[in-house]
Amino acid sequence: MKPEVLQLSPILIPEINAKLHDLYTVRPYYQQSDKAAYIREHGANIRGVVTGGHTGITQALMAQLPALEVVAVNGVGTDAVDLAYARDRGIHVTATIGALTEDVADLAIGLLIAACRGLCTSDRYVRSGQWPQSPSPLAPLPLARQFSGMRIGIVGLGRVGRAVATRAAAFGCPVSYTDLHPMTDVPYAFVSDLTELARQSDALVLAAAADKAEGIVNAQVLEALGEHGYLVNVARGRLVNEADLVAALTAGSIAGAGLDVFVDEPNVPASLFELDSVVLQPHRASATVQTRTRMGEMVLASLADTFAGKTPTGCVRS
Ligand code: 8YV
Repeated sequence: MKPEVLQLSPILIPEINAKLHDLYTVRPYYQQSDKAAYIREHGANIRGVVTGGHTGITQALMAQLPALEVVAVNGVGTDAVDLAYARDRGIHVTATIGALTEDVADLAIGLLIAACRGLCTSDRYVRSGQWPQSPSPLAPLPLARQFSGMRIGIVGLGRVGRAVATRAAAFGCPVSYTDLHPMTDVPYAFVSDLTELARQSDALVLAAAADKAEGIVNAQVLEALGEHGYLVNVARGRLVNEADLVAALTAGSIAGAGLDVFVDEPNVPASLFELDSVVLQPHRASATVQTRTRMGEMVLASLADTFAGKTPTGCVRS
């Protein structure tokens, strides 16, 4: 009998999906309209869960899966899984550590360039057909802000933060960072206080885990970033006080933002839709064929190792 696996979010690579269905009896929880009834029917037999970094799994759902052995997160963030509860029950929690670092860092730089160079606004302008009617080649678009040489402040110098730093340095950008403690193996300046880092930066890039850092980017930090400063978030929406961010962008008290993540995804504050200073993405930083394939392979390996009685690689501890 194949082990039963509860799927909480879709896998977008057909080959990975095919392997998953080949090896296991997959229960697609995310497609069910009556989820409670589905769990009553299948919960007792579920031995593995596949979920996304943002989706995670609630403690209440884990509690209804008495045979659960592994939660394989198809992502790097495990902030949406109760790790302490999983540990107490002996459930492995795995993440696709290292698989998506490059993509997320690429998108952080892409979002910053898109925001400060006005790429999306310019694209909309060309598509609107207004260009041939313009009195001068650039009007009515404002001149953009140069990216090369911008002072970049990175919040969280983990794998993604470091990959952002490497890229920024290649553009001639001085890099500073904040984290729980300074790191001795990097050439970047450590600034212990986030508000001070914002004051010293032209752009803040958020790359921190969200577990213990809710709402750290608030009105005070945004005020320090200032009217020429940009915010990029490729981590988790709740690192930011979103109401404060919307207020700062609406008032023009920061210059712009590039956002891949939001507090209440997929709901995005509607007032952001009006603002040309903001570039918005639907949580897509790791969504390339190459990375999602690698992530899917790691999820399959986690399930296979667990069901073979081994400790899977990529285990996350509380
Ligand atoms: C993914 C993420 O979009 O890695 C994470 O923690 O949030 C993202 O990379 C998500 O996990 C896909 O399911």
